[in-house]
Amino acid sequence: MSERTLVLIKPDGVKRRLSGEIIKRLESKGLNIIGMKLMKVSEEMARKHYDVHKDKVFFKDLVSYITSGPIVAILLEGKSAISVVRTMTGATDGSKSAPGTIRGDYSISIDRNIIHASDSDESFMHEYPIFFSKNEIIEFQYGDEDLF
Ligand code: FUP
Repeated sequence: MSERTLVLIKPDGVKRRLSGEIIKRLESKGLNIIGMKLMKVSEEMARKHYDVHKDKVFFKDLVSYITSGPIVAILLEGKSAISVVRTMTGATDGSKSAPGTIRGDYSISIDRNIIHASDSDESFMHEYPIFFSKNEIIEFQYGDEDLF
């Protein structure tokens, strides 16, 4: 079933010039980009995005990390997009995520782990409006969906 998901290339991913590599992997898999931009995240946006973690010890660091530099926000559409992108992302802790996953190949820590990806439709519905307004979502069919 076609789903939508949100990916954020976090400030460490952008600073390490990994945006192209990450976008390449997502596109090659057969996911459609329907929204994408380089942007800064305000403290208010960060707090809202990470609301589920507000009582955790790492919440403050999480907010300061995601607001520390520009991110690339990407909206993707495709078959089982949420679980497919989570599988490609790998485990939260880069030192434990499998080789071949984005975190497994480019991260060795839990707090600088390059990428965020929605973990459920509920999370997606909470997250995507923080980063995209309606007119920034481009609804179109790539036309090659039957090839994937
Ligand atoms: P994930 O869905 O894999 O991004 O992981 P979580 O939603 O559990 O955590 C969100 C972010 O909090 C992670 F990307 C990194 C950070 N985090 C920590 O810094 N320390 C922890 O112990 C757990 C998560």
